[in-house]
Amino acid sequence: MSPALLFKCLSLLLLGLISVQAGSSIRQADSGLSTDQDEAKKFLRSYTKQAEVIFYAGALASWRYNTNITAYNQQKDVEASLVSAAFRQEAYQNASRFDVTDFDEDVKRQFKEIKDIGTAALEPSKVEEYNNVVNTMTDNYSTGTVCKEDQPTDCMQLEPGLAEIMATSRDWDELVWAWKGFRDQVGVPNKPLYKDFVKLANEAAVANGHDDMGAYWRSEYESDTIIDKAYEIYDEILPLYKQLHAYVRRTMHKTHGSKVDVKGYIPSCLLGDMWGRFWGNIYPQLVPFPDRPNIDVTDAMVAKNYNPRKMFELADDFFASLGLLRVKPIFWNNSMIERPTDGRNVVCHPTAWDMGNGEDFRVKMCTEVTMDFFQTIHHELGHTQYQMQYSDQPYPFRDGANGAFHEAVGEVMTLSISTPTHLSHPDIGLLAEGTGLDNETDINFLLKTALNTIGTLPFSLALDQWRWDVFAGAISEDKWTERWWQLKHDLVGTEAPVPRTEDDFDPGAMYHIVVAYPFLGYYIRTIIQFQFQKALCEAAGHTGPLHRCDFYKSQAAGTKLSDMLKLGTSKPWPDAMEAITGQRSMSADAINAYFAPLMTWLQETNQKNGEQLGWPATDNGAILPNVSLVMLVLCLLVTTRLL
Ligand SMILES: *[C@@H]1O[C@H](CO)[C@@H](O)[C@H](O)[C@H]1NC(C)=O
Ligand SMILES: *[C@@H]1O[C@H](CO)[C@@H](O)[C@H](O)[C@H]1NC(C)=O
Ligand SMILES: *[C@@H]1O[C@H](CO)[C@@H](O)[C@H](O)[C@H]1NC(C)=O
Ligand SMILES: *[C@@H]1O[C@H](CO)[C@@H](O)[C@H](O)[C@H]1NC(C)=O
Ligand SMILES: *[C@@H]1O[C@H](CO)[C@@H](O)[C@H](O)[C@H]1NC(C)=O
Ligand SMILES: CC(=O)N[C@H]1CO[C@H](CO)[C@@H](O)[C@@H]1O
Ligand SMILES: [Zn+2]
Repeated sequence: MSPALLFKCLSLLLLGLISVQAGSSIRQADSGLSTDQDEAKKFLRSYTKQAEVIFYAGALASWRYNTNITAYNQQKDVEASLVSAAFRQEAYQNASRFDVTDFDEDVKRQFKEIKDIGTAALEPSKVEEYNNVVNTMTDNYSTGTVCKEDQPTDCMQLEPGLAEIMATSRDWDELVWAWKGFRDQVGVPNKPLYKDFVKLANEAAVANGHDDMGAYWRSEYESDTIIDKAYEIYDEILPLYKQLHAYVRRTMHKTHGSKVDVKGYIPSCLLGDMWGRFWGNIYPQLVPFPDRPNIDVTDAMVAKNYNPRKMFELADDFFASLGLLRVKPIFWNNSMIERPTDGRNVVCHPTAWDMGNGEDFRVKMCTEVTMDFFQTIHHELGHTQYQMQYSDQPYPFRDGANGAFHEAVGEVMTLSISTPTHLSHPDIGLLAEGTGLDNETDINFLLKTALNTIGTLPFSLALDQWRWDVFAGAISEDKWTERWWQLKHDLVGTEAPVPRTEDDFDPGAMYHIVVAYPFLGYYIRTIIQFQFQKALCEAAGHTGPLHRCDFYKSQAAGTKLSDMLKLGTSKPWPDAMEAITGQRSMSADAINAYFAPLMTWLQETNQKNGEQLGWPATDNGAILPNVSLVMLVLCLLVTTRLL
């Protein structure tokens, strides 16, 4: 997750909400637009200079709030957001004085970024309302506390307490207690807030020239067919997903008996985290060949006295070994890499911050000494690397080629550092030398990797399909929960462990939903990270199966990556894709090829167990809700751009 993007996204929204006067002044300017490109370039240079100062102040306020949740810090954060929004509005107006038709592509693209806002008139008071709604939902999420029924003083928050239970407990009642309790404490209170949020977000999206907020988010992919592409990819990964799903379901049936129907959905509380998103934590229950050395090196890390600082330093060393940039000294001073012990409430959800001034990059997370957190560190430092690489670009280009690219960088690193090849490297020494050169360890490794990649894909698609439906008004408010679980059933093959009603609001207990962060990027990144991995391994001269590839110390791989990262968002994403992979489109071929040996093994194993793959189809089986009806409504309201 990259809060710089989030910050930008929120600022844009705010701008949409307050562009009251912008409309009129822009129309006045229409008559005498400047075609002076030198003048335009001067404006752009001055924009970058000012933006660095204004947005830095905004990011600082946001950082203070996220690392110290108090009413005062929230108020300061809102105030700073208003300043940022006013600045963007002013820049919009200045930019509108130019006719960019004949300017260079590069100049045009900067103008497009600066002007990516609407002109409709909305009440300024809505800005504050929007902020308060999102912040209150975030507060509820971060401070939500679940207590034992018989011992009201025995209470836990998500991190570390509830998350730990979801990750390690094999006790059905305890898992359901944590799962349901978190949703009661966070989801339910967030429901009325989310209703307000949807209205405000849509107003802003319409003001920005889009049909609704979902369409606004998807516009980042500069493609009218992105939804079709997402479902095309879903069909391509489904055979492997179904094999993995059946294997997991069988194991859970063995542990939890009749709670898990071997032909049905998997209860979502059994998948290793609060949401059923990342399944990696249940790997110990699933290990195909338990006699092979354990490739989850958590115990080895503890034995070697690793601490969060050391884990970050090792990750930094890995980037440096590719000839990539090291984090700067002030990174260490400013980051929050452990949960503070002074009683402050903080948002623990891991995030990487580009503070906006081109110098100050930070990570915020509550690290614990586990391999899972070690991987997350590489994920976040992947964002940091991208942010540092494009920091020389003009401000409007300091962003990923698209959201999926930003999320993919660290994941590519994670694929490499998690291999037994790497972990047994003499520099690392977390596994004995020579570990991982047998086909059984290969299967262990591929299964573990699939849990956090293949296992997340349907989850990610279902999550944003639900929001697209909600924003588009395709489902009424009194069907939100029903639709949420319908999508889980149909697309993901999971179910709630206890009955749900419309009084519940399970989406409101998911971080990315409460902070309004799009999810499609996570879906697409999981596909393209394997395209990137293949390209970097080829550059590194790797031979043999791709899942054994560790491009540690390959300057050639590093150069290939940094050439792409440096571009920021200065070029359309297919150009960035081509710079690294030689291909211009996303494709599931790479991910399927990577997991081919696992596919074969799962097919054989599931067949031996007599598995019936898949899960029951629900009611009408329709994934896309009443599309024709939706399109009809939109046709009446808007004359351009349909779903
Ligand atoms: C947290 O914020 C409050 C202001 O609400 C401030 O007084 C306090 O010093 C901050 N704590 C830390 C550790 O920065
Ligand atoms: C907009 O133009 C005015 C007048 O030239 C200038 O003072 C101001 O700094 C500009 N603001 C931005 C954000 O470009
Ligand atoms: C980081 O903090 C240390 C110790 O407080 C200080 O000596 C150093 O100058 C700081 N470095 C930067 C870059 O701010
Ligand atoms: C590993 O290779 C051996 C020898 O080729 C073979 O007998 C065995 O079935 C293979 N195991 C797996 C999991 O592919
Ligand atoms: C689609 O329309 C039918 C008939 O109007 C309705 O019963 C059904 O609930 C709708 N489905 C969704 C997902 O809104
Ligand atoms: C702890 C906290 O911030 N609780 C809030 C959760 O949301 C409700 C609104 O639904 C607020 O009233 C609570 O204050
Ligand atoms: Zn991320």
